[in-house]
Amino acid sequence: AATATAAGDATAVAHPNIALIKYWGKRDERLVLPWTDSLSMTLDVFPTTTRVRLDPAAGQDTVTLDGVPLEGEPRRRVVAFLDLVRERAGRPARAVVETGNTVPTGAGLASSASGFAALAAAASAAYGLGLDATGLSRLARRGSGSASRSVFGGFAIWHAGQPDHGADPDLGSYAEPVPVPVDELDPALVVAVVDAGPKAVSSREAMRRTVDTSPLYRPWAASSQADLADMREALRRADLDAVGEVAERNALGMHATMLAARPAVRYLSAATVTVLDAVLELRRSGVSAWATMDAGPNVKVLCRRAEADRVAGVVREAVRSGSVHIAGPGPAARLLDA
Ligand code: 2P0
Repeated sequence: AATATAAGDATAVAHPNIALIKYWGKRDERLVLPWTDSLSMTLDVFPTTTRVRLDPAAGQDTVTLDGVPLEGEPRRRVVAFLDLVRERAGRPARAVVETGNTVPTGAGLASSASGFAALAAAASAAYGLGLDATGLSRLARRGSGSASRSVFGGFAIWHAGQPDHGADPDLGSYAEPVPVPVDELDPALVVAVVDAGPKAVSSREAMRRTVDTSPLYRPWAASSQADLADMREALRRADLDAVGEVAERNALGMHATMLAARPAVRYLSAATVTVLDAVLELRRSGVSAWATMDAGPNVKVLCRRAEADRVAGVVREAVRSGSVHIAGPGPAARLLDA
């Protein structure tokens, strides 16, 4: 990494994460500070690889995704993130950013989490920021909230941080690993991609609308804090059924807050509900299977690794068109050797 830093050239890889206790709603949009703590599992599938090379002669950044130049809002977010890194590093040089995603095209999986975690790791190394993991998590947060958690492997909690008492509020909000007896828990997430289309409302806009207009937002935020305590206890005990029960109710509650926004934000589709019925049927037949959904119609089913093939088979039958993937706990973001 030291060589890569000196050369102004670094490459990093990061994986997506799925929240078991959701992040939904910001108290500060510029700093990306959430109202609530959240907790996730980083996946071992769909990594994002990002290379950042300083180009002092260039007048602007070049940003490509899978070889295609980014434009509009996605490009603006990457450039704004690089501006933050440049300001901290005191190095004004523009950069060439090349990102490769392995998420099935348009799968609606949190590519912003792996994307900004990989970008934060590569850019901070290329510009020589010398951050520790906590600093990297804070930085990734500025790109996309959920990216703060993808800095770490396994299970991670992202602390909302205290509504500021004068101190720099940026400092209090970062993710850190949650110790979990993973072998004993033996978790898998069966990812059901029911719709590969782009989302109608960005999660950024949907969060804003929910916080501003939903009468259910504050009650959910309060109950989510209680869910988090139950989740930590269930993880500590390696109690998969308790983990699943809390994760499912937390996700359904989050979607309820959106459905109550004005106008409503509805990410769940008929195909989502079909998978939810299949999950219920699995539970009735004695299989531990619990669902969670993010800012889209796709369903992630938490189950035991030993039963993941059976769960995937039932889910595949339910979704018919679409794809089904099995994921386990994945690694932390890391720099690749130059
Ligand atoms: C999460 N989601 O905890 C929640 C649950 C979606 C539903 O984090 O605005 O892309 O960039 O901070 O992180 C998706 O939102 O939003 C997300 P920004 P982000 O995983």
